[in-house]
Amino acid sequence: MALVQKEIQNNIGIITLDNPKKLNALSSEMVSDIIEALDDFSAQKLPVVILKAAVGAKVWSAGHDVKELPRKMRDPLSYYDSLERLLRAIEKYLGPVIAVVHGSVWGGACDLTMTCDMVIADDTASFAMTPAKMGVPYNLTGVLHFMNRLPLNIAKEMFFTASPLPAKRALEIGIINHLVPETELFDFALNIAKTIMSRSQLSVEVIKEQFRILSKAFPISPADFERVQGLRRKVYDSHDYEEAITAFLEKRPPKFNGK
Ligand code: LCV
Repeated sequence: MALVQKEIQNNIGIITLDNPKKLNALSSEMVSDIIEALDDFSAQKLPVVILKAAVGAKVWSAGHDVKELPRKMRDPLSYYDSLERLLRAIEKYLGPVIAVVHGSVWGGACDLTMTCDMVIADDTASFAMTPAKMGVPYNLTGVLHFMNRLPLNIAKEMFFTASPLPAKRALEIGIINHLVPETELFDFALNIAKTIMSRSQLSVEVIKEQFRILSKAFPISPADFERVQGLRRKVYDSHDYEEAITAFLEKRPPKFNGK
């Protein structure tokens, strides 16, 4: 549990990302700690979970740990990748998981907040979807998370520009449910959690599972799936993918050449 804090308040599970020196990057170790906390809360049948960063964190999470991305010739977001395991754990948690966001959110962490059942943020929050900056061929389930939450044109702008969206814009387009003052953020989230807990948990849980099943009920033929996987492989086998990762680690802008 070194990288997250776990606590229970009023029967609400609270997971706090707490690895400030790595800007809460979603390393496999951080992901294992979050999943372990979710499993523990599930065993105690806690009806609602809040996922937050430590108070004062400038960055809620810097996204996938770039140092753990394969350098080339391997799918960076395969089914058993740590980020993908985390997103499925959030979706399968028995009750709502509420992301409480103070600070900037990047890449896979943006997908994480979009996979949570609700997002409550303060005006320090921003949301950037970064595959195009990292040379990464994002995956079908991840793209579908954004399609389910946002108008197509907005989702495309986020993916194609990789630019951070400030909190006010995130509220306008529906990334966040509520934009509240920093000093009220956590209590606001607790109040929503308490309201949910005052309702029938049997009903809440079965409705959450229906949202999960229906939001994934997206027809795609085996041929189309295999074609997309082939297209994605061309990207993660490319110079541009390797160059983006290398440039990030060398702290310089990438030089893409489309090959
Ligand atoms: C490992 C990091 C990271 C990091 N991993 O502080 O969605 S996808 O497909 O793109 C997916 C693959 C994904 O999620 O990719 C990652 C997307 N994340 C980002 O694009 C954010 C990258 N980070 C930044 O832009 C900056 O670090 C921000 C703006 C978050 C904070 O900038 P600031 O100047 O405050 P530094 O950049 O100096 O970062 C502090 C340390 O954290 C490391 C970074 O390399 C640096 O390490 P050193 O202290 O060793 O120099 N770091 C930051 N993000 N995602 N390591």
